[in-house]
Amino acid sequence: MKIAVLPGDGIGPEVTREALRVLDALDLGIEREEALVGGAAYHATGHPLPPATLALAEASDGVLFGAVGDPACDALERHLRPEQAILGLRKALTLFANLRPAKVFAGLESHSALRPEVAGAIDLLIVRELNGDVYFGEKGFRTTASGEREGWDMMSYNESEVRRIAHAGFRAAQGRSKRLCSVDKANVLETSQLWRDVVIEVAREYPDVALEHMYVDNAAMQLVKSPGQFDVVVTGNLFGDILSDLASMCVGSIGLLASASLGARQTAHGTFGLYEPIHGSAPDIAGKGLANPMATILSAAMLLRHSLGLADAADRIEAAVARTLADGVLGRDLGGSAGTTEIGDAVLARL
Ligand code: GGG
Repeated sequence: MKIAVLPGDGIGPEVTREALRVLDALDLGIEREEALVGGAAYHATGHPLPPATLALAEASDGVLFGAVGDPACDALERHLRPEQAILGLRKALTLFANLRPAKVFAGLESHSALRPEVAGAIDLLIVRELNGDVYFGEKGFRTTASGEREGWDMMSYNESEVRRIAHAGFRAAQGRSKRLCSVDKANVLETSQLWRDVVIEVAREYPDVALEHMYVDNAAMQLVKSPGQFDVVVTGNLFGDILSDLASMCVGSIGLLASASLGARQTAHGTFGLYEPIHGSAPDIAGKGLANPMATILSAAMLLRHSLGLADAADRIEAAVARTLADGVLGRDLGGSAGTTEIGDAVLARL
């Protein structure tokens, strides 16, 4: 078993270090190799996703990814910006299904970060499409004849892209409560009308799953109003990005949300995937030892479960994180004072 480790920028290296300590403590015999990605790779090589980093990811059973984003790269052309590295990896590795679980951990139900009316009732999974949408449509920038600047990003989906993520959503729902909410903007967008039509077609193959449709604006409102109504949500790249950040605040903090990006490729032990916290590089707190590493530790657990076939070890990590929270070891994101290493130590002690 071999994993690629891409810590990236900002708090990425700090939170990844804690996840690796947890993996090491379990002594699972996983070989690993580290490579540069994002701003760190740009500064060292002139490219945010160097060919050697992509080759390492391709040759591994799974990728543990920290975060990318670096204010020092803000003035660069778009194709050189750190964020292009994660988009490039998702596209080049055909990782089209991004699973983003969000649940209230036991012990946090009465936490002040949670509103009492929703606490304890949230356990949902957002299935975000990752290979299409405005992220990958035609983009452009020009200065018009009148001297006005204009930019565009084309929102585009084809039928097969929607079909494969719809299958991922239905399969996820089959493994949970057999309810799927498809989120789109079909009253306005052509892509969303296609999305809805295709999801309805795919639904015929899953008669055991109850399907509902929701417009994205309503879904945002409902997530704030009563997040407990959702189980599995399937949606596009942009809507999924926004809704999962919103969902993170329903369960306390973005510092708790892990993710798995999966495609069709099978490894000897499971499905090849890339695993990352949903948060970014948080440059404002980078290097200060303040970041909550739990989302990355939980991402490592997802790696063990999905790509390496080590479900028992994944269960142990998830239980240790849950116990850490229940024991009141909270990062600043949750109103506590525990730092990155302290949280890592606390999880290690509860393995
Ligand atoms: N760990 C997540 C991360 O680094 N996010 C930075 C980012 O720009 N992501 C783009 C996206 O997920 O849409």
